[in-house]
Amino acid sequence: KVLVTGAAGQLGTELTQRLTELYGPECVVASDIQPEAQAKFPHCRFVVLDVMDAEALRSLIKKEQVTQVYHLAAVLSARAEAHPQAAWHLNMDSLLHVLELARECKLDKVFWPSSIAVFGPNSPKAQTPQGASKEPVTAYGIAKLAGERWCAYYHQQYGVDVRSLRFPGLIGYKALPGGGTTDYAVAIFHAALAAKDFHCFLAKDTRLPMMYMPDAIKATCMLMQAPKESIRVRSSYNLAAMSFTPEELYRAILPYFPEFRITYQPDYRQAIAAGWPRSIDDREARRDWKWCPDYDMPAMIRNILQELPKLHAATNPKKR
Ligand code: VAH
Repeated sequence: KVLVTGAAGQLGTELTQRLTELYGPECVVASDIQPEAQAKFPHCRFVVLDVMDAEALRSLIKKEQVTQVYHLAAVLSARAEAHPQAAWHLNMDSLLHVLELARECKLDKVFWPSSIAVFGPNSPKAQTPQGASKEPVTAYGIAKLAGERWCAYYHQQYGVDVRSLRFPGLIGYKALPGGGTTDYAVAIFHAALAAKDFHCFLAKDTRLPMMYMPDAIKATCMLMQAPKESIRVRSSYNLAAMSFTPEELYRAILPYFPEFRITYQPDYRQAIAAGWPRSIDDREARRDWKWCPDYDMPAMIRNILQELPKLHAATNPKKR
């Protein structure tokens, strides 16, 4: 059975749906700290779980006979800068609980998301390679880098089959993101559809590696289904699809919404983004488990603008 922690998050919502399709509803247990998240998971079991409670995690794994854990519960970059110590404890202690239980209960596999945030201001900015220097200057990046080292340690020392991806900014419209620095690229679509001016919290030329959510889900499933012998990176794989700036995204959306206006008001998240790569070299993922993205920016925009209005209509039925 597969347990997903942080299942109500931006990645968790879509990954849980996909895992339910893959393994069947009786084989997936979605968990989140928020009880109201239950409503998001009509098709699989849902349990309220605080990932900081190792005992609760242990008894859930034993009771539900869990064999795989997708540990997504975390504090994202922007929110982590506001509460660095709390973010460190939640991101690190919960991962260590999962890794320790994977060892103790001999779980088959563990998935844990890392991020481009492990790179810092003095990492090469363009086509950042897998092994580039990593001196993250954000609480979130520090926790992700330490987490990668613990994943490699538990694989090396105990043979835990933990696998990880350094996600770029993920753009998904099915769940609102929570506290990320790349979330402007999600909010912009909601503003365009609502015919509202968009106030972007990053400068117009801030180029960042990005990925459409279906590609992130595909990469996770490809990585987790690859034979263990093919996994040669046990810290976390670089992963790439596209890179763009807020202005490029705005200009690509404009033809669909000619009246759509954007203003740029960089805030504290600009300093976080400024320390991150502009683009990523993911040759190891392509070599080891045949990674290849499906969506570039135009294809992503077409798909979102085709699907998001249906979601809006479904969740806001027209007033009679
Ligand atoms: C964040 N969306 O902004 C996440 C991601 C690369 C960005 O790690 O924190």
